[in-house]
Order: sequence, then C-alpha cells, then structure tokens
Amino acid sequence: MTEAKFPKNFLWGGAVAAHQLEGAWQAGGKGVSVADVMTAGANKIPREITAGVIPGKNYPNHDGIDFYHHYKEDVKLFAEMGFKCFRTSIAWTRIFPQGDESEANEAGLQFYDDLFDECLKYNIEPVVTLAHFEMPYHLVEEYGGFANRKVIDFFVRFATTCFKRYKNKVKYWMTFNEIDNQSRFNNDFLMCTNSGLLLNNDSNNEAAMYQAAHYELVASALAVKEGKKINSDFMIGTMINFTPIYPATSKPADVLMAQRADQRRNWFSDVQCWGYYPANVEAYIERNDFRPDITEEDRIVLKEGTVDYIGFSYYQSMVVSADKVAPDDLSDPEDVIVSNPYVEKSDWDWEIDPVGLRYSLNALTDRYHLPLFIVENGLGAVDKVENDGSIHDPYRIAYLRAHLEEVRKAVTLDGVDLMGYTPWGCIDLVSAGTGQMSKRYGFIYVNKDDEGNGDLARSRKDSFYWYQKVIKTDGADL
Ligand code: P53
Repeated sequence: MTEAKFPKNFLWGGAVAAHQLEGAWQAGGKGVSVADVMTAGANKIPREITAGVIPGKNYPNHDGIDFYHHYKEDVKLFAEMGFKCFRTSIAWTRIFPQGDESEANEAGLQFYDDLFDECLKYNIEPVVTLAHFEMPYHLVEEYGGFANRKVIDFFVRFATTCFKRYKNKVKYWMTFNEIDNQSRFNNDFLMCTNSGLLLNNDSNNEAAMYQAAHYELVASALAVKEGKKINSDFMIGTMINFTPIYPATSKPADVLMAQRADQRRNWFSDVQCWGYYPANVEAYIERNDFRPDITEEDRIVLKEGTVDYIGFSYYQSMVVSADKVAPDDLSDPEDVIVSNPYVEKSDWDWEIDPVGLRYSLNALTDRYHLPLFIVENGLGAVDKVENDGSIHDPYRIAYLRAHLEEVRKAVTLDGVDLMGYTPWGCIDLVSAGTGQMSKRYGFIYVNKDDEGNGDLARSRKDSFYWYQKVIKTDGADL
C-alpha cells in the first residue's frame, strides 16, 4: 500500500488575484482596469459594467481588502499556516496603467518586488498569473480588447517586462486566468474579464469569442516563448477552469452531448498544450467562419509556445442533456446544463462534487501528459463571527477535506503528477462573480461587509488551524 501522503516538495499554499484584494486602485500611478468598472452585484444579480468609473456607484474592487497596505501582515499569516507558495496576479494596470505605453511604471514594478521579497523571506514561492481579469480599461475603450490583434503586442510587452524584472524571484507563471471561461460567450462579465470584449445586442458573441480567443492564445504562446528566453528554468502554465462534463443519462444522445459540450468548452488547453487546434474545433470554426484572421505565422507561434504545466481551478462538475438541443446544434454548453441530483449545492448554487476533482485530475493527465497544479478550489460561504471573535467554519473544512481526500487518491493511487494545491481566496476577498465580500473563501477573515463597512481587521478562522495541520503533516492528517 502506498503511503497516503503528498510528495515532500508539494506546493501547499493559497490563491488570490490582485484586483480582488489589493485595493489602492489609484496608488502609485495605477490605471483603471476592467475590474475597476464593475459594480457590486449579489447572489444571482450580475455586476454592472459601467462606461468608465461613474461617481456614486459602488465598485468593491477599488478598495478590496487593502492588501496593498496590509501585505506584510497577511504574508506573515500565510507563513504561520505553513504556506510553501502563494498564488497571486500582477495587476496589469500597475505596470502599464493604460496598456499601450512603451515604458513601464516603476512604482508598480516596485510594489511586486516588495511583495515577492516578503514571500521569499518566509520561503514562500510566488506563483504568478499575468492576466487575471485585469486588462487596462483603456485597451477596451480604444482597441476593443482582444478583438484587436494589436492587443497581442501590449500583452507580450507586459509579460516580458514582468519576466525580466522578476526572473530571479518567480519561477512559476500562468498567462491568462481561466482562459476557457469565455466559452460561456453569452455571459457579459466573462467576456469582458477574459478578453475585454463589450457585448451588445447586435454582436455575434460566438464569432467574437473565437476570434478574440485566438489572439489571446497567440499572445499566450508568444509570452511563453519570450519567457523561456529570459529564464529557461521558468515553468509557464495555462490556467483553465476545468469543468468535467457528465451525461444526464446513459442515453447515447446524452453521452454524445457530453462529449460535444466538452469540445465546445475544454479546447483552449488543447491549443496551449498541443500547439494546435483540435480537429473538431477547426471543423466547427471553419463551417461557421468564426475566426477569419488566423495566419500561418500564428500557427507556428502556437506550436512553439506550448505550456509546461496545467494550472486549473476546480469548483464543480456539470451535467448536460440532449433533451432540448441536439448535439449537432450545440453552440453554448450553458444551454444544455441540467441539475445533478446526486450532489449538494453551495448557497450560491455551485454544485459540490469532490469525486469530480479526482476525475478531472485523471482526465487532464490522460489528455495532456503534463504536470498539473490545482490553483483554485474552495467554498464560498457566509461566515459568522462569534461574540468572542472566533469563527467556526466546519462547512469549509468539510469541503476542502473531501476534495483533498480525492486529490490524495489521484496522487497516491492513480499516479497523477501534481505540483501543488492553492485553495482559492485563502484570505477573504471580493468575489469575482458577484462583487460581494459576504461570499467568503478564506482561512483568514477580513472585517468588511458588502457595503464596504468594517475596519479590515484580520482574524483566524477554525479552518486556519485545520489547514496549518494539513500542511504540517504533508496531507497525511486531513
Ligand atoms: P467567485 C466563475 C465566475 C467568475 C469567476 O468565484 C470564476 C468562476 C469560476 O469558474 O473563476 C474563479 O468569486 C476566478 C476567481 C474567482 C473564483 O473563481 O465568483 O479565477 O477570480 O474569485 C471564485 O465566487
């Protein structure tokens, strides 16, 4: 029997994104990002994307949890939990406030030097996403985001600047966060956060998505190529929101639908790992003329800029049925989702399926033969602070424990090559999807509510001590 432990060099840690916690949205010359023009939504109420920053509206990312000024205290708490790594992103607008400048902004670069130094002081390895829903808003307004080929160069300049500056401090990189989320092309929020596309009633969202995604994939591949020249030890990964897709029944049409939905959704990493589009996607794009601009040179770049590992978020699985749409007519997988009667749901209706994580680890290993890194996983929940200041979150511990049990099986029984595990929102932060503070993921509580009230004080939840023990025992004691 294999020892039920994770490897010794396993990267235990936690994950965040700049725009969701840093705040200080104008400090040190920072520019306006797409996250800065998104108002607070609520459970099932989408965030509004405004035309620039409009006075009087509530933009929760402007202040975040003010990590910009609290990072020393926060990194110290991560170290206390025993973190081996910390995943964050570099806010593009701190480095290139408008996005199209030729010179980088020194104050922004310095902030990340200080942050990475602080991590390294505790032997915490920074794991860095370059673009995590943070495109400069100017690139959206002026250029149409990734609808425009020129934006490739702006991204590559940003990536190269970061690679050069932090080449001795950061080894693990990812290019675009959840690049595959835009497969949900009728979702305004995701199209804007992923690619800087602003949709209206006249746009052909699907065509716009395939073209923009192509430019983004080329930008990602170019960044990988440049990164390797700067430091050949870099590990540069994709980052996808992997969602395994199950058929509603064993009816052949449902099974075909599950495969088709997978082909519509999970192809981004095919391009990034293999260096070319899978045949089914080529055929689909071709037949619909969804990607008019792809050059031979692009195809070479895609081949040359493949990734070293697969970073992925795992929150839930998805069940589809062919009852309403025939597999051959499928364009948006969102249209064919049915609820899974065998799993529980979170308060935000996210399906909770720990076994799906083991399934995902195996599916990705079988498909790509590359190392994997779970860079997000977790439960968004409402926490209650007791009179004595303690926070009891057994639901979060149960969620993470159940997922880690499945991860451990994948590693010790199935031979999956897993680099690490960084649960999402290791410190409470602004929810990406809803803009709420009350949808909390953290081991560390932050005293701030949805209206922005609170003194931002940090405190340890019960899960803080649980995760500390998990790391200390290399995952033997879950
Ligand atoms: P929140 C869905 C919608 C928006 C972002 O999400 C998402 C997803 C998950 O597929 O992705 C990630 O905050 C994202 C993080 C985000 C986290 O999921 O809506 O990479 O930025 O905070 C959790 O609960």
